[in-house]
Amino acid sequence: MENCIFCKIAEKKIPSTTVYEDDDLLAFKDINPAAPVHLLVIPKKHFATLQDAAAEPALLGKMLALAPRLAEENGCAVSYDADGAPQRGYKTLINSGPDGGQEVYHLHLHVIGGAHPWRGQR
Ligand code: DGP
Repeated sequence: MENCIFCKIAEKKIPSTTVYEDDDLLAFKDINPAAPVHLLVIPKKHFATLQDAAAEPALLGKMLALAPRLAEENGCAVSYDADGAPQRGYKTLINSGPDGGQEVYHLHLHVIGGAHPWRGQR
């Protein structure tokens, strides 16, 4: 898609710090991190919003299933202490449309881990 910044990142026409890549997906560091770990998972194929990708459940599942792996590799996976209480963790987030706060119109999943302002909030 012409003039889509994330398509250009997927095509390596714009540099990014890649943390994962396969035939369908690319994950890279957010340029404006909201927390110590802030990654974006994108499909290489252009979908403007989650709404536009609703007919692609396998792809969406693949994006979501990548989050725990990225969290593990980037030090923010959920683990359990000796009492079984959960530790660390991360937020997964897809903003959709203007009311959803979406700024870049190429579907992306945020994986945000580490200390952040909304800890404890919904
Ligand atoms: P959203 O509001 O969900 O559309 O978030 C878009 C995110 O994309 C925002 O956190 C900043 C990030 N971003 C925008 N442009 C670039 C870029 O050129 N490179 C990288 N790595 N991230 C970008």
